[in-house]
Formats: sequence, C-alpha cells, structure tokens
Amino acid sequence: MHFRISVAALASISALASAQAPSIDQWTRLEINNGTAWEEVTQIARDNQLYNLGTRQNSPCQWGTMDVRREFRDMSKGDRKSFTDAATCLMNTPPQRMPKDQAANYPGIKSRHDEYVATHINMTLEIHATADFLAWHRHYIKHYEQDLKDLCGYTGTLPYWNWAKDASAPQDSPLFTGDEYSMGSNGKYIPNRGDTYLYTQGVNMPPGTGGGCVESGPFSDVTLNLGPLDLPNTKNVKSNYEYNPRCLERDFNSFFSERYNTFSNVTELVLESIYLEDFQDRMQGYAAGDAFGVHGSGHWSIGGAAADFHSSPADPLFFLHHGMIDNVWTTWQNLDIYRRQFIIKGTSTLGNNPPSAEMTLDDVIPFGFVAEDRIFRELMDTFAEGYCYRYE
Ligand SMILES: [Cu+2]
Repeated sequence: MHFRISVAALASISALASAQAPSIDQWTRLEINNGTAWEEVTQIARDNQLYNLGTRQNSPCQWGTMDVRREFRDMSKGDRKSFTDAATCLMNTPPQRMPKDQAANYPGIKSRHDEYVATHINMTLEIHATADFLAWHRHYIKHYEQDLKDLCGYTGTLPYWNWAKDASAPQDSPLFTGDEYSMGSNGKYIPNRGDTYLYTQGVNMPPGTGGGCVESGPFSDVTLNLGPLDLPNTKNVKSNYEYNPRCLERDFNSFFSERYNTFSNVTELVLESIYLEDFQDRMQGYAAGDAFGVHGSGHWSIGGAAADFHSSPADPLFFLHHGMIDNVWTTWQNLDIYRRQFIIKGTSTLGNNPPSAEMTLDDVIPFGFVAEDRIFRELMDTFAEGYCYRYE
C-alpha cells in the first residue's frame, strides 16, 4: 500500500507538468513526419494513464495485470498465428445471439463473425458521424476480443495496425506478406483497371495494387457471407442480410494512406484537435478540406471488403484498423483526461440526417446481435465498467 502511494506521488510530478495536452510546437517537422513525435505523444498519454490509475481507490483494474494491446508486427510469430487462428475460428463458429427460429429472416448470417458484420450493416447510419462513433466501435471491438477468448480459446489481446508505419506502401507491409504469421496477403492483382470516381468524397481513385481474392496466408480460403452494400465497380447486395458467399478481396492503395494515414496526419489530428468536435470530425473525414480522415482512409487503403461502408467488418483486418482508431482516441483522451474522459458531442444519426436529439451519457446504446445494450457513459473509460486495457 505504502509502495503504491509513493509511485503515485512520483507520477504526479510528470502529470502536473503535462496537465494540459502538449502542443505540436514541441516537435520539429521531421519528428512529426518520421513518427518520433507520435511515439512520444503516446508515451505521454500512457504516463498520464498510469498516474490516473494511481489516483483510483480499490480499482479492480491494475496496471501490471491489465490487457495490453500491441501492434501486430510487434507480436511474436506464435501470438500472431494464435490471433488469426481465433479470428478464423469465429467465422466457423455458429451464431450465438440470433434467435434460431429467426434464421430464415437473416439468410446471410452463418457464423458468429457474421453476427458482427450484420450488426454493423444494420446500424451503419446510427454509428458513423454520430456522437457515439468512437464509443460504439470501442465496445464492438472489445466484444470481438472477448469472443475470441470465450468462443475460440484465444489467450492474447486484440492487435492493432499502425497504418502510419506503412502509409507509403501498405501492400509492402510486414503485416501482409501472406505467410502464416501475417494478417493475410493483398488481393490478387487485377490489371487494366481505370480510375473510379467516389461521389461521396468527390475524389477520383486510381486502382490499387490488388483487387482480387486474398491469395495466401490466413483468410485466403475464408468465405464472406454478407455484403457488400455500397462498393463501386461491383455487384452489391440489395438487402442487409442477403446471403452472398464469396472470397475476401483486398486492394491495398497508397493513394489514400500516403495522403491521410501518415504519422503527420495522425499526430496533427491528436495534437491540433483541442475540441472533441474537431477531433471526431477530422478523424472521420467530415472536416472541411479532408475527404477521408485517418478512419475513412484506413478503410479505403485496404480496399475490397474493408472499404464497404456497411459490411467492412467482414475483413478481420477491420478490427486491427479500429484498434488503431481506439488507440488514437484513447491517446487523445489521456492527453487531457480530466477534460476529455467523459466528453461527447453529436446526435444519433449520421451527420444528423435525419435530425435527431443530442445524445447524452445516459443514453442506451444497442449492439444488436453482438452484445447487450450499454449505457453511453460505460464506454468512455478504458479502466472501468468491464474494460481494463491499454495500448503499447
Ligand atoms: Cu464502422
């Protein structure tokens, strides 16, 4: 007990020094561009987390025993393989929450993994460009991590993908070599494709480096059952739960990542967004002059299934991308935790269309076939209400 108090006292010195979020002026342009600033910013946030935890009495969540989520390439080969084995296992596990007598109403739901996809499809317009975008996805991926443990015997934590490390050429990332310890390969290269105009963003997209089915490594022989609903250049399904068995397609495309997923993009996002409105708009690409943001661009950099707005969780890589998104939010929160822990802003409809009420922390947030409803407030603190994890 005495020991814990003195650790907290020591930590308070550094916490006092950084009670306000650091300013981007503290780093040089080179440090911002090459990832040095990002490393240091996340370390400041972690120091603040440690201090914050030290101020809590009797917390069941302890620093030394909490789940630590790591970047996929930082994990051992064995741990990487355990994760992809478990993710594949979820695709071969029967649905858990869909009432069995209603299976005919959900023809595309064949597995536990499909229940995640179907829930995201069904809720797409209520969980993006809304007040609960960040919180909803936090709980969604947390529950996925829990299911890997509960249903597939996984003993590790959810990895994340720091796309900034691969922004110049995601197709060459060590995550996607296609060996058995990777997250699976790119899609098979389809030549002679032209540009595609993306109407929503007003951007002309050049073809990526793949386009076909994932060729090797984990997920090369999985079957996706749901979606796509809104991809260009493909035949989309007509209803949310339509059964559409097909391979997993990817199409890594640096057109997006080198513009929107760089170290400078993510570092500027976190350090320049003082207000939550700016932070969440800029992250999702709803801020003026930024058509994608790190969130939207991450999806388009992967391409294929992961680029479909509604059914993107069909590609397990979705959960690593959103691990990074949650890491970015957690970092932003912890740079000024007393102001940012419980702050929300927005309504419950995409871009407030159709108009809906401002959400509050007392609102009930549904999770469909994924999990029980939660209260918004319960999703704001990574050390409470069943959460006990950090990023490294
Ligand atoms: Cu989403």
